[in-house]
Amino acid sequence: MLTSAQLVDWERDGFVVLPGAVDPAACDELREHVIAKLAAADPSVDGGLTVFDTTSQDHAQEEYFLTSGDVVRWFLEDGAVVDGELTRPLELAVNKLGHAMHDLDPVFDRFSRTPMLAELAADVGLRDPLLLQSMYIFKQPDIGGEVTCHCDHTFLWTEPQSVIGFWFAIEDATIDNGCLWAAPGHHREPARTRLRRQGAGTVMEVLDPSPWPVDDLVPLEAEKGTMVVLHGTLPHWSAPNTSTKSRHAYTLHLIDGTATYPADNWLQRRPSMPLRGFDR
Ligand SMILES: O=C(O)CCC(=O)C(=O)O
Repeated sequence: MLTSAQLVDWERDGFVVLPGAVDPAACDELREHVIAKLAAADPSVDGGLTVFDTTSQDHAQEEYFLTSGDVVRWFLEDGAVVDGELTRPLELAVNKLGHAMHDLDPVFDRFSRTPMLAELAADVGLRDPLLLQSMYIFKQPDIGGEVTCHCDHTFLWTEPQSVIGFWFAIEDATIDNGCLWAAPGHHREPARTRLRRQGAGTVMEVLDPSPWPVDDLVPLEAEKGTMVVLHGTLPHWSAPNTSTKSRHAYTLHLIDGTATYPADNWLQRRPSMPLRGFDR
């Protein structure tokens, strides 16, 4: 899939941007599917008003997150719930869906398991690619939340590091509506933090207190259908969306089945739902 020039970019920068990697019609299909599901859903079901806030110590919120690795849940934008009530329709209030749509929803399964993606995974060195986590990120108009600077290895730790991110622009992503930013070359630095389960909650272990290289971040504006491949130790970030345009994206995180997956990673699956590769 990747040309030798793209492989050089990948090694040097820790990411590669692939405009036109996905048919825009497939992006539209995914978007319409998600909107239809949310339009038909009942936000008052258990946990349905949970905001996505990684800084909160709220127990119910953490429990809702920690048990979402092998199901499909929505998490709301901070600002979409006031006094326990949604301030807008659910499909305009959700921050993200996660984290197992690729295994539980046939439309996501089809989008996530294509021969092109299998080839890409091999190109970036995954010997036994396993699809670990899927997220559909909405970046809603006006209230779309920031994704703070991080690398994916922090959250999806393996020994050795193997996580790779496949990020897809489902809508055009621009600086105005909160596109992805990345710090070229900084994938060569080890992860600064690691999120671990501890008791009923989690701790963010600091491995290296040096600040994230935020001055080196460059914007990755992306037209619908563009794909960005991200190395697991590459710092990346996205700003809040204060524009009137949403910025839907789909992201898939893969790991190598030859690496060890620790039992204290936040994302755990029930044994009856083992991770799968690209076979459908
Ligand atoms: O889409 C975004 O704003 C952030 C995505 C991200 O952090 C990821 O895919 O790892």
